[in-house]
Amino acid sequence: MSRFPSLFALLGISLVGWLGVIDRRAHSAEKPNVLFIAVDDLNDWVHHLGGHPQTITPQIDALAARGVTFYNAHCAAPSCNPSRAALMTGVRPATSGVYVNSTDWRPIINQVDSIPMHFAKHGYDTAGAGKIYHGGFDRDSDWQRYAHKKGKEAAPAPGHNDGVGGIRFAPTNIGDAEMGDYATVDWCIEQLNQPHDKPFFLACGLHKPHMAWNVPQKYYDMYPLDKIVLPKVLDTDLDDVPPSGVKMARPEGDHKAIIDSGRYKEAVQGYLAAITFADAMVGRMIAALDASPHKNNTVIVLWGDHGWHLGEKLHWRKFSLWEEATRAPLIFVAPGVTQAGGVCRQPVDFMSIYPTLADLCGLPIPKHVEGPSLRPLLLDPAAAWPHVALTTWGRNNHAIRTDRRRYIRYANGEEELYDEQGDPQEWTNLAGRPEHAALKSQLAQHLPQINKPEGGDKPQDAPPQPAKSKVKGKKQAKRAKKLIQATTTVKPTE
Ligand SMILES: [Ca+2]
Ligand SMILES: [Ca+2]
Repeated sequence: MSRFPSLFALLGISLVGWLGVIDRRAHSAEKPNVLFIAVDDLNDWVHHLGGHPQTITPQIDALAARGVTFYNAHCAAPSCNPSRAALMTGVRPATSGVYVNSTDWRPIINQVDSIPMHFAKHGYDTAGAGKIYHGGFDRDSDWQRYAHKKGKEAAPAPGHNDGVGGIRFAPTNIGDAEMGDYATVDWCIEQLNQPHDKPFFLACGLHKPHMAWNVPQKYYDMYPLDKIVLPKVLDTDLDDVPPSGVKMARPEGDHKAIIDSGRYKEAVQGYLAAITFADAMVGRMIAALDASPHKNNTVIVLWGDHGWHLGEKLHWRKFSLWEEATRAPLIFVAPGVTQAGGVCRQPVDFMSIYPTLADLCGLPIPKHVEGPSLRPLLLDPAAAWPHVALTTWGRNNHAIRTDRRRYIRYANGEEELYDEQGDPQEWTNLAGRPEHAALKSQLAQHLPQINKPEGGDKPQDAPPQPAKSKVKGKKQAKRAKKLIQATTTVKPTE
């Protein structure tokens, strides 16, 4: 008799524990958690994407190997603010009029739920940290909890200057744990490890490899300067690019300064070092998830907000419509949907992130959301895919990317066309060749029908009265011209 109570107590305790497990499993079977990782200014210099032969990204590569990685994924806009505003709200730049970094998206795209708002409305606990929206245009009310973490100032180590002009690179003396991104990941790990009675949506926004590329020396040491391989640059590349494209490239700006300085290899080393630092932070976040009870019921998505030129087309930074500026990593790991080792080569853009997450979590896809769910490609990366990737930079400048082609059309009608199979560097503009006329008009059918004015609809942009239409048209043309100049010739804000 004396043994029964203790046995019963033991059984009781294990039953409670067991029921708890069942309860959590039942819960998770309904809705998976989401770990949403944004990496700022990370182009395709991720080892498995092959953008640069020397880049060291073991953590992102390992994450890719767990699910499906997209080799032909492109941003909605090649700039932080419009890219992120579109991705987070599901509203394309051409639909909203949010084209550049200086446009506050919040008063413009204010009638719809962003991704975290949508998840919160459907029972999710939402939290985020770091850079999810563009700096200065954060909207913390989108989240139940949000943290803006700052590290120590990562100043250049003694003996190093700040870089060349606006291209800022130098090792820093501070350690990983003093960097802002480290604190962001720490905060996200704390959130992860709190008790959860609801499924969670957790966003971790890393600032690196955005400039300045001031990361600890050990990351620079991984890329010996004398062995750095420079990007492939054709000095005459812009000769067949129309004036609108040349304006975006600004060859007399960063590129000339870098070449004149003789420090091209150092700049490339700096970007590579910053990428490997960011990769290590991704690794910390994933390791914490794997050590948690949520490992097997959490959808993971990792994206870079756009690409980055390091001299290709005599251009630096983003702010253009070529492959280097639009292509960025996109990885999904979705338990029960993706299989390890999935590689998808279909053209996709980041407007698909919102609907895909909603789809994977059994949430409705809001009507306003532009872009198809990637679920068919997550189930079968080789599945048929009728869509193209679309990137917009400034009003009515667009790039269409298919499996084989890039077609660029600028607001004034100038064009570029590339064959990605035979010419992956996009060195030969085929747009002027008569035999491609039919192909161009076929690709042009994917261009947006609506191209809102910069900043969205304003009273003066209401349909003109018939009597004034001619004057109005001229005014609009003038304003459009001004905008193109503003977005392509003025040094853009980061
Ligand atoms: Ca960015
Ligand atoms: Ca060329």
